[in-house]
Amino acid sequence: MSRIAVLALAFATLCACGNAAAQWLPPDSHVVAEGQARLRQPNAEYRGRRQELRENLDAPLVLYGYTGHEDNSEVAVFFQEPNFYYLTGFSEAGAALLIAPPWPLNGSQPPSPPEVLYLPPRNLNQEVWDGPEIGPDDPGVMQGTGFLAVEPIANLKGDLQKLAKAYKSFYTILPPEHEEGYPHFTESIAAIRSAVPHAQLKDASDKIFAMRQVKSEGEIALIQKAIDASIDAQFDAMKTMRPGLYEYQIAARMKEIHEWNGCAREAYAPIVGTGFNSTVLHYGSLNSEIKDGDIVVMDVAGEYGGYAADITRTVPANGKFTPRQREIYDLVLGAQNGALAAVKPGATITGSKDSLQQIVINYFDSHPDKSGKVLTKYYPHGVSHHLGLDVHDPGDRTRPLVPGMVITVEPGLYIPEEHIGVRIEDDVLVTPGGHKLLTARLPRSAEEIEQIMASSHTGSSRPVDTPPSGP
Ligand SMILES: [Mn+2]
Repeated sequence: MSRIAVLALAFATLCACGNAAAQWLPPDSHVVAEGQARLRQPNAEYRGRRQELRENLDAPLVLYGYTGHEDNSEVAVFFQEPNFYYLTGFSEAGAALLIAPPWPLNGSQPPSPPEVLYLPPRNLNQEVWDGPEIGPDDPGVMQGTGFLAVEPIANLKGDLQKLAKAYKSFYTILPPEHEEGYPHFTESIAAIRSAVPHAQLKDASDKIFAMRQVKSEGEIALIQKAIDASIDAQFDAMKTMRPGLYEYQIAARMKEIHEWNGCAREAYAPIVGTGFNSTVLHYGSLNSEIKDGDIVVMDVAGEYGGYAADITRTVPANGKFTPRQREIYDLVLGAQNGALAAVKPGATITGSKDSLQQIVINYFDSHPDKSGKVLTKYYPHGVSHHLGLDVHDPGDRTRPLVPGMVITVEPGLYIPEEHIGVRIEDDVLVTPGGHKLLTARLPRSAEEIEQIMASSHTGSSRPVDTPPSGP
C-alpha cells in the first residue's frame, strides 16, 4: 500500500470513529517516520556557505528541496536533496531557498532580504504519522534554522515575481537534457517558469559543486566516522570470509557493523562479487556462493551523518591468493601506490598528462604480467572521484586538487576470462603538504590481508559457526 493510500485510509477511519480513535490506531509499519539521517553542522557553517555563494551571484538563486514524493517504495525514508542540504542544513520536505545577489540593480533598494527559507505550513494530521515538523510560523524558527527570514512556501511565487522586476535572470540547478531518476530539477524549472515565465534561467551547479568539493573540518570528521565504521566492517569481512558462504552474507555482516557504529544507511549498494562477479564493476545481485579458489571484491561502505565512505578490498575466498591472483593484486597495488604518492595540492584526477588517472595507466602500460602481457585494457574506469554528501560527489574532476578535498584512489584490473577482478580503494584527504590517508588503518598489501584472514580461520576447512542454543 502506498504511503498516500495509507494516510487516506487512516483519515477515513479517523473520520468514521471520531478523533478519540486516533490513539488506538496502530502506527502503520510501512510508513517510516522522517529521519534525521544527516548530522547538522552549526548554523553558522550553512550561513557561511550561502554567503560565499551569494558573493558569486549576479542574479537571484532559487533552489527547491525534495517534496517527499520522489520515492514511493515501501522502504523509502525522506532524504533531503544534497545541494539543498549543503546550503541549508534543512532536512524536511517541501522547502525552498532564495538567495538574492549582494547588490541591488540601478542603486535601488534590494527587493528581498538576502536569503529566505520557504517552508510548507505544518499539517498536524500528518504529524500524527510523521512526528513534529518545523513550520514557517513556529516561534524560534529563525534561530533554529539559522535564517534571518523564514516565509510560508506560498509566498515564494510572489517574491520571485517581485524580483523579476529588478532581475532578468535567475540561477538554479539546471538538469542535464535527460535527468535520471525522479526529475526533481526539471520540475523545479517548471515551477520557476510558472512564476516568472520570461526570466532567463542560469545554471548555478558549477558554483555549488566547486564549493562542495572542499570540505570543512566538520565534514571531514563525519567522513572519518563513516570510514572508521566501514574499516571495522572490512576487517570483519576478511575474518568471516570462507568458501561456502554467499555474497549477501558477507554484505549482511558489513551492513550490520556500519549501522551498529552509527551509520544511518549504506553509502551505496554493497558490491560483494566472487569469482567472475569480481570483474563486474557495479555487481549488485550478491546471490552467488563463494567458492574455494575464488577471489572476492568487497566494495562496501557506510554513510555517517550524511557523509559517505567508499572502500574496496579484494581478498582470496580461502585466505590464500593463488599465484596468478597475487600477481594481478600486486600490479593493482603498485598502481595505487603510484597514484597515492601523487595526491597533493595542484595534482589533477584526470585531464592532464600527469594526472592520477594517467599515472595508473602509465603504471599498467609499463608493468606487464609475468608472461609479458600488458593488462591496461582491463582497467576500464577512472581512478578517483570526490567523496562527501554523495559517494560520487559532483564537480569538475580536472580541477587541481586543493587542501580539504577528499577523493578516492581506486585502480583495478578485471579479467573476466580468468574470473579475476581486483580493486583496491582508499579515501584520501588533500592537505597543504600532500595528503592524509583516511583509510590507513585498513591494510592494503596481500601479505597483511592473508595474515588477517589466517588469524581467524584456516581456510576452506573452517566449520560454519554453531548457532547459540535456544532456551
Ligand atoms: Mn569509489
